[in-house]
Amino acid sequence: MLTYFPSAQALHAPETEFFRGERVPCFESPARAGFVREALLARGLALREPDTDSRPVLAQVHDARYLQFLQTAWDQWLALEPGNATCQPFPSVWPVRTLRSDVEPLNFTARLGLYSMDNGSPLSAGTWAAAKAAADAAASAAARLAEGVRAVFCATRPPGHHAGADFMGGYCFLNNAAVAAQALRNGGCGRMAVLDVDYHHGNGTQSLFYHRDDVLFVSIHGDPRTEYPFYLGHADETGQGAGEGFNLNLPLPAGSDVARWFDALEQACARIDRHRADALVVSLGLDTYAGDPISTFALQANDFSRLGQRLARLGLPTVLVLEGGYAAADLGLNAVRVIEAFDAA
Ligand code: SP5
Ligand code: ZN
Repeated sequence: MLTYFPSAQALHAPETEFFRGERVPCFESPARAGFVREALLARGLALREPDTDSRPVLAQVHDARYLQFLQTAWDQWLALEPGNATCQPFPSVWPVRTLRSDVEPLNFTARLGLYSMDNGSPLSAGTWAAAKAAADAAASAAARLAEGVRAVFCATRPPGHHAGADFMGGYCFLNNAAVAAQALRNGGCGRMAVLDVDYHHGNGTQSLFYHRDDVLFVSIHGDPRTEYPFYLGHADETGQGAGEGFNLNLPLPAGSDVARWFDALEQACARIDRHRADALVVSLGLDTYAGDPISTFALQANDFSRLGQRLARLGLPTVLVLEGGYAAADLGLNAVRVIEAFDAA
């Protein structure tokens, strides 16, 4: 499978995040990409750098003031105090209900809160460069599909599916899956489907397409009553306005077994079939793996082959975009299992 692996991913390398009230090493690390790279190379897959500027599509997916903030956030942080080069900014205040989000505060931490859904998305010096490269990979993948390529894998980080029009969250900054889907729409696909199989609900992607009937969003994930991102991903979220009926959430209880997960996958595939999409974007989170340190589903190595095979059977031009997956040492092999089973089917 044609695969994009932006070397700029390594530039996003914050050291710590908050976990149970303490700072711990980041789960979402360059080491993850290292394992993916090794596994892909070991299977003889050539890795490409992105070749398409995602800027025009980013301007469709994200708000201009959010993009402006993200691109300059690290410089703004350094401008406060040169010593900030060696520490990470975190938001500590957010415009929740009754507070205004239309006025950009002059205070940096307040701006960071305005553009964040959580304090779990640490920034580093190269965050923009890495996130932009991942979005460029998504735009590149869409360009290849438009040329007739059957399937493309974006082996990218940071992930994207929690990022909305004007906020970062859950290790995500730019919504790569949404960039791929919108770029495919721009390229002539009339109807798109996005299937999100990450353990966590793709709240960003859902919100970006919630009012639209041209991009179906289907997600299988841990029930948000107990699992991150908590505030979106329930079964009664079916879309709004023109988008009514074009959003399908399949939340599963934490700890659900493999049979239950594949039952949900069948439901998801049935809905996608009915949509008669011209192309498919898969938010390929691999944190459904039994060995994942922050998730509770139970997929085993061979289940990722089964997933790849089922995705291929949808028979659609497909962009697979890497999202989560934090059992880093097994991440590459699990990604390869999806890719190779897809190619074989
Ligand atoms: C892209 C992606 O997978 N983002 C996930 C972000 C999750 N951030 C919050 C993690 C909270 C984990 N709580 C784990 C409890 C483990 N027992
Ligand atoms: Zn996830």
